[in-house]
Amino acid sequence: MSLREALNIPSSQITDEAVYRDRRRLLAAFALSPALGLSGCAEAEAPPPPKAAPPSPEQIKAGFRTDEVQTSYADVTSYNNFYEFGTNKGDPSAADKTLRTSPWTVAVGGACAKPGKLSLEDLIKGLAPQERVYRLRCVEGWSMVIPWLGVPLADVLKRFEPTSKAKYVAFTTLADRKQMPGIAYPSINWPYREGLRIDEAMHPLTLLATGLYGKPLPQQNGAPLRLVVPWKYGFKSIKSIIAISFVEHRPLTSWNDLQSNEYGFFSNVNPAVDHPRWSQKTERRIAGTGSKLFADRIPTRLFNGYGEQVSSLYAGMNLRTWF
Ligand SMILES: Nc1nc2c(c(=O)[nH]1)N[C@H]1C(S)=C(S)[C@@H](COP(=O)(O)O)O[C@H]1N2
Ligand SMILES: [Mo]
Repeated sequence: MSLREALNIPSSQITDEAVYRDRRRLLAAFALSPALGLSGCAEAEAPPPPKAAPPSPEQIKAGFRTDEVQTSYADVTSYNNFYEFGTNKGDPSAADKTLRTSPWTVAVGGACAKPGKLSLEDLIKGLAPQERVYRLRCVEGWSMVIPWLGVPLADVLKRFEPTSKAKYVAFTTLADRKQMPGIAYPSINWPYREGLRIDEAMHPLTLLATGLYGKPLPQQNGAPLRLVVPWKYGFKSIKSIIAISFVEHRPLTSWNDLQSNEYGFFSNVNPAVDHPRWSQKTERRIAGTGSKLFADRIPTRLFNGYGEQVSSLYAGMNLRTWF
């Protein structure tokens, strides 16, 4: 049974993945503008899309793109963790589309020379959207391969001129009861918060995503702006960001705050460090069309397979202590 069937969503409501693949080049230009991206006429007037290039050896080496089988659009957008819209996997996609993603403002402050409150458009102005095809490994033991659109977080952060006191970066999700029905329940100590050490935030793999499959991010995937940190467990990739702050001390992060013996601040994917209640040695990869909710397990890799790119960030650190 596919996820779609499991979640009981009529396939007529979901455009075939192949269609999205063809459309993604066309829509890439609009992915940063939700209004345009969703409008049929903007699409019709756009010039023909450039041909999708397969990942180059350089892109594969940098970790920017994997050529592994991608998770279908239907699965990426219907099997979600976004507790602001409910704690079941199907809740976020089934929820009414109540999140107002435009206008969207992000406050950037703390230890930097140029703090500011910017519209999403101004925040990423002049930065060309890049496609990154990353593995996403959830701490629960499932994984996906997702083609994101976004800009390197480093390129955005540099504009605010962080000072030498900026040792960490803290992120906050919107928490508005009127737009997010899950806020009524104290599943998380709202707002959802996450954080990275400054060198992790500045790493070229760390992405601020605005889209996936060449389309603007759907509400359930963290519209209109979310973090993607591919070598860490999925919960570090915070959704629907409204504030970014440069801080001197390790910031509070939601899952660590909820259960610190189970969820560390670093949360680097690591098959050698089990979750207290389950093994992290393997994962079920939800990929391809007709993928199974309980796919065969594959081995989980240290740093989710991005060790070549990121292991130097943790040189000399005991990854068991700093899980
Ligand atoms: N604000 C917020 N961000 C969040 C979450 C959440 O509940 N709230 N869930 C996290 C978890 S546990 C995972 S695995 C990923 C899932 O991202 P996806 O639904 O786009 O695949 O989002 C992360 N970001
Ligand atoms: Mo997760």
